[in-house]
Amino acid sequence: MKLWAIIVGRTPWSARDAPVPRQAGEGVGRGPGGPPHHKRWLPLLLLPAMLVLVTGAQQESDAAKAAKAAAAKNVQAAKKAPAAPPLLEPVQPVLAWIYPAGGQRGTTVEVTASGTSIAPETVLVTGGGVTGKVVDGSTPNKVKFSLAIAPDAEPGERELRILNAGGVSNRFRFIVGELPEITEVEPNSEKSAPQKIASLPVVIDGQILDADRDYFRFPAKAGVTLVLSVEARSLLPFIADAVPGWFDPQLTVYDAAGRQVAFADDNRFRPDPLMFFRAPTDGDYTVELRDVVYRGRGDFVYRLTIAERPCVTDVFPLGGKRGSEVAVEYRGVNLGVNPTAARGTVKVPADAGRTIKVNGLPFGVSDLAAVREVEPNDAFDRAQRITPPVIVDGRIDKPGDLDYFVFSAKKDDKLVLQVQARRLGSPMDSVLTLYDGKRNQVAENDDWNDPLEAILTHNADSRILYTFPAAGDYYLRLRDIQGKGGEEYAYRLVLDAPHPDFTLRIAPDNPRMGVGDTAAITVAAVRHDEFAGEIKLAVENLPLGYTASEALIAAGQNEGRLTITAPAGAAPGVLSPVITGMATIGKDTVMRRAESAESLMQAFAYTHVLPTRQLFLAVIPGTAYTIASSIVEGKVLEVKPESDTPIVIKVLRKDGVKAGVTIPAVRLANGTITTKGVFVAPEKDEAEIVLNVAKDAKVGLRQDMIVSGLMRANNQSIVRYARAIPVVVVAK
Ligand SMILES: [Ca+2]
Ligand SMILES: [Ca+2]
Ligand SMILES: [Ca+2]
Ligand SMILES: [Ca+2]
Repeated sequence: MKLWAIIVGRTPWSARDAPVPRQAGEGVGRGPGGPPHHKRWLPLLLLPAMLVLVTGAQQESDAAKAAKAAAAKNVQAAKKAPAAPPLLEPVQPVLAWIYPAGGQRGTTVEVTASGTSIAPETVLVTGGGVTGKVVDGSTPNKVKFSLAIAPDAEPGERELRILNAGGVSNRFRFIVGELPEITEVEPNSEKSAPQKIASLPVVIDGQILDADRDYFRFPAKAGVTLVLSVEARSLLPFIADAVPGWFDPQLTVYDAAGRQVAFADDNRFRPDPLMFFRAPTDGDYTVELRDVVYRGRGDFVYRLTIAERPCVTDVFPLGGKRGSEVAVEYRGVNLGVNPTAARGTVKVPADAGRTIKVNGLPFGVSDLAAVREVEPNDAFDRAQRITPPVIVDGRIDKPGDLDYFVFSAKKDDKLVLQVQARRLGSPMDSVLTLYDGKRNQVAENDDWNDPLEAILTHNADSRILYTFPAAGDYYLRLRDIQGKGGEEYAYRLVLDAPHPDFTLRIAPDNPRMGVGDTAAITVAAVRHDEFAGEIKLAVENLPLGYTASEALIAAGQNEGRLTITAPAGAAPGVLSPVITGMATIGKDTVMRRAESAESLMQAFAYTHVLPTRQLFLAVIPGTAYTIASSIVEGKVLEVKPESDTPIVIKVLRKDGVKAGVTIPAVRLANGTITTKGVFVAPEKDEAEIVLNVAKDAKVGLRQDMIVSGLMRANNQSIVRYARAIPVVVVAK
C-alpha cells in the first residue's frame, strides 16, 4: 500500500530545493571495515579559461519559467517587469535533469540538461570511460553537451556534473549500457499510434512530460521470456518538490487487438517496474509507460530496456564472509538450462566493504561465519540452537512462517541482534522479538532506520541492542510483519557484539571558494553501536599554498566544520581533498576517510543523505567579496573565562561591489563562547566583533571558530567564510 497523498501536477523549483540525486549503495570501500583508505587526491584541474561573468536576468528553471509564463498569460499585463540587476558573481550551477540519462558504450550521445546557471565550461564525469564536450552552452537554463563513451567503458553508473565559473553542480547519474539504445520520438502518446521498435534488444531513453504516456510497439515470439525493466526512480531517487518524492513508473502491455496482456508497477519495494513478459502468440505488442498517477515533468527521465536477457531476481544466501567463496543459488529468468534457477559461487574479496554487487544484486559482507537456518523451527520447542557471535542465513519460506532460535548469554553480555534483509534486496519486512528463558518477551523491533541506507523507500530491517540482565537461554523469533513468505523472503540474522565505529560524510559535496578565499566544509559523523568519542578531523594532500584548519567532532556530537583556504594566487579550478577522521575506540586508534555525500530533500519534507563518489571543491574566479579576521594564521587564540576579546573582520570587495555584509553571531561550546552579529556598512571595509567567554567556560577547551559573512544584493545572497580561528580557554 502507498501511504502518500497524491499531488498531480508540477510546482516550480527554486535553485535551493532543486533535486539532487544519489548513488547506489554498492558500498565497496565505505564505512567501517572497509578497505585501507587510499591517500590520493585529484590534481588541480585548470580550467581552460574561466567564463566571463554571466550577466542578465537571474536564471530560472523551465518549470519556474513555465509557471511564470502561465501567470503572465492569465494576468495579461505582466510584461514590463523591471530588468534584473547584474549578478555580483557567478551563481553555482544546479542540475534539475539530464536527458538521455545513459548511452551504449562505443557511442557518442548528445545530452540535454536543464537547471539553473548550468552553461558548462566543462562536463565532469566520474567513473572513467566517458568524456564530455559542450555542444550548446548559449542559454544558462538549458544546455547541450555530448558524451563520448569508450568502447571498453565499464557498464554501470557514472556521476556527471557541470563545472563553470560558478563552481561545480550537484551530481546526476549517467548509465553506461551494453545494448543498442534509441531515444523516444514524440508523438507516441496514443496507444493507436505507438513508436515502432524494429528489433530487440533495445534500451529506450524517454521522458514523461506533463500528463504524458509513451507507447512503443515491439515484436515478440511465443515461448520467449522478455525482460522489460525500467530505470527511473533509480536515476533520481529523491525529488524535492513532488509527492511522494520520485517518479513512479508503471508498465502495461497490450496485444494487437488492444487488450491488456501484462502489467507491472513496483518491483517489490522498488518503484521501478520489472516485468517478465511471455507473449501468448508471435506478433507485435505495445507497451505503455506512464507515471502511476499521470504526473509528468522534465525530471521524469527513464530508461526502458526490452531484451531477452538473463535476469537474476534473488541470490541465496544474501551474503558471505570476507575472503571466502560462498556457494549460492540464483533465481530469475533466462538463467540457462533451468531457466528460473541456477547455482554458482561468489568470491567475497578480503577487503570488501559493507556490500558487493552480485549479478546486479547487493550481497552482504561480514567478518562472521554463517550457519544455515534448519527447519522446522516454527515454535519455541523447535527453536534452532545457535552460538553467538554468528550469522544465520534463512528464509521466511512460506506465508506465516515463524523462525525461532535459542542461544545462551552470560550476565551483562551486550549483543546487537539484527536482520539484514530489505537492505539486501529481500522483500521481507522483518519483526524481531527477544524472549527470556521463561519465554517472556523482553524486546521487540520492527524497523530500524539505517542512516547508511537512505536510498530505501522503507527501512524495514529490525535491530535490537540488548544487555542481558542474567545468564541463561534466550529466544529470538523472526517473522514477516504481514505474514508474507516465499523463496525470495530471505534474511541474514546477525548476533554480534557491538562494534563501536563511525562513518564520516561531507555534505554538500560541491563546496566552493574564491581565489585567496576560504571554504567551510561540514563533516558529519554517523556513529555506530554507541560510539560517542571525539573524532579529530584532518585534511590531507592539499596542493602547495593551500591551508586547512584543524577540527574536532566533539564527544557526543555528530558534526564538525573545518576551513580550507586558497592562496592569493590560486588558479581557478577544482580539487578533491581527502578528509580523514581519527578516534580512539577502546584500545585502538582508528582512522576513517570521509566519503562525499549529498543531502537531498524528498517531497518538501524529508532529508536523506546519499553517498557520492567524489568531493569537488571549486576555486571560482570573480567573487564579489571575501572576509578575513585579524588573527594571524596558525595562532591559537588564548581566552580566559569571563573575558572579552575584540577581533577585527575585514571585508574585501570586488571593484564595483558596494553592498553591506552581515557578520552573523557565533555560538560555541553550549553558548559559553559567543560573539554578537555585526553589520559592515557598504562604505566600511571592516568591523569589530567581540569574543565573549562566559564564567563557566571549560578551561582547556579547544574550539575552532568559523566566522561567516552574508551579502544580500542584486537578488543574490552570498555567503563567505573566514579562516577558522582556533580558540582555547586558559585558566584565569
Ligand atoms: Ca515522452
Ligand atoms: Ca511503479
Ligand atoms: Ca524459515
Ligand atoms: Ca520491519
